[in-house]
Amino acid sequence: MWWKEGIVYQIYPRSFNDSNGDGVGDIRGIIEKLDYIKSLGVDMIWLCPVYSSPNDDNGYDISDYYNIMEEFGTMEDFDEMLAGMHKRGLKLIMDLVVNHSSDEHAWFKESRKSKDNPYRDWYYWRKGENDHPPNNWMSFFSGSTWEYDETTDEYYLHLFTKKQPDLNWENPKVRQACYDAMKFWFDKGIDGFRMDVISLISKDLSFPDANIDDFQEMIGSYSNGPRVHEFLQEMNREVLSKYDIMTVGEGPGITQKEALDYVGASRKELNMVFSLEHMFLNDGPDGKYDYRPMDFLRFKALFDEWNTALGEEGWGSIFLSNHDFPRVVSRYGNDNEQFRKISAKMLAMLLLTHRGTVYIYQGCEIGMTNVAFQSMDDYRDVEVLNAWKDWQAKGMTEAEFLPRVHTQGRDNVRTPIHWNDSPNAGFTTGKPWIRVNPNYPKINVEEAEADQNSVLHFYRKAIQYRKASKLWTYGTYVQYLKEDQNIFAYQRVYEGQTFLVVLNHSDNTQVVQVSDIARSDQSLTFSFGNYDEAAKFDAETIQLRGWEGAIFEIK
Ligand code: TEU
Ligand code: CA
Repeated sequence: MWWKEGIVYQIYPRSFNDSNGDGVGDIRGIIEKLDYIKSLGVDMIWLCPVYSSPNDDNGYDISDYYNIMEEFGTMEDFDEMLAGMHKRGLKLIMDLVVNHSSDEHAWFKESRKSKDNPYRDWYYWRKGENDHPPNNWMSFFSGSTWEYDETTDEYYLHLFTKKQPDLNWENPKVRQACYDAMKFWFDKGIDGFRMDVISLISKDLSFPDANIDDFQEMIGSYSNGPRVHEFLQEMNREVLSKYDIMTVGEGPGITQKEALDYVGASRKELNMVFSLEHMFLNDGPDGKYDYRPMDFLRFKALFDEWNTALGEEGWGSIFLSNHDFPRVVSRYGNDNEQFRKISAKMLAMLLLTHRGTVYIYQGCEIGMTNVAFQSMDDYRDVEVLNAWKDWQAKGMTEAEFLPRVHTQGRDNVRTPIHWNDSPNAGFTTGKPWIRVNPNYPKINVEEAEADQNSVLHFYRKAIQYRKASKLWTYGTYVQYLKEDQNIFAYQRVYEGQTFLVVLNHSDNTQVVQVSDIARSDQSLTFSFGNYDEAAKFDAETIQLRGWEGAIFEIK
């Protein structure tokens, strides 16, 4: 199945490549880089939203589902990009954001005009209670989820910013309008949708108060509403089933228990979901800026648990970052001088040897790192700017808040891609919309192309390695050494072949006992690794240097 075997490369267009010097990445910028993307060996491109948008949340606030954002280009540019992808055998997965629209969408402009406007019930409008919002829900991006609107003396619901009002999916006209927009893009020939916060489209219409003391529990209570599966089955019937496309749903609150309800083959809803559980591992009760160290055992366990939860009926998504979470090497590896490259390569092995469809976020393939701007003025993301206001109100200083942003903020992955060592990393000839990471002279695509030992060349090799055998896509997955604080180890088995993957998640040499990961009558043959020379091993032990990853065939 193409969407099971294919590898996805994710583009955040604003930060990818600027073709006209206005400081904002654009569609022609993507067209210029299609050969580069193809050269990685990937098969699909997930493109973050490119529709018309006032950019309160960088395109996740859509004001016209049928048009391209002016800053990004025109529909002609889009068509040329799509043709350029298809010519190279690359499929295009677009982002579908239909839980909410922009408040500047014509539907919402109508909706807020009067209580009897035909578009009134396209959104959720409710009366307040004695000057209070209808309930205590808190937005993902700070403050109440209810915004008071004077015109009609009512509140509207927005789970994200107040410029992202939630669409009322109870209304069949809303659903039809979304399906129509989807068909428009499918008829153009796109190959699928990544569906933004799809777990939130159905609401509990009694709008009960939530437990707002625990952020995860709170957002979990907004998710998987009573009609979500009915809506997705309808969407599948009306639209998805008519095309040869793939879908991947995103959303908090899709836990292992619910996953199969979304992706079980017999359910006729979606092909895959993103599990965000491992993405939230650093978050504390007060949300992501209340962060704590990652629990490595839990991190490993999640891959195992999800694999079991999805079983044969479902299919997984394997990813370590996207446009919402920190850089892979900074978060799960070590981005210092000594270990950046080797740990980025090891994490590529982790990604490319798991069972499921693999997603690689732009810049990951050259080992780009988190950024540490020294002033909040350099940050752009609405999430972090709103959170900063909140934490300031709680008495926090900028010096105290910055380390939290450096560790957890979304702008870590939204600084421009480093194409070369010219000013602004070759991303733009103008002034970039967000500062570039100052380490671009060392870490950039041109440098990586020239260095046979680069993270980039390793990604290409590892992608080829995965593709050379269906074992990596379809083979069964069994973890070992589950209690080991440094080693991530698992076997993949397929049609009589067995491979063992051992990954050292530490700076230090680790010794693994072969008897802990293979039977005594089996022997190992080295197959693939991230160091120049093969990993050292004998019949009893495997020695892994700092951040070394090794793959053995077991016979
Ligand atoms: O993100 C949904 C989501 O779960 C985020 O709120 C996530 O928890 C947060 O970004 C972590 O910091 C999707 C998009 O991926 C995100 O970029 C959008 O801002 C959001 O929906 C609203 O559309
Ligand atoms: Ca531009």
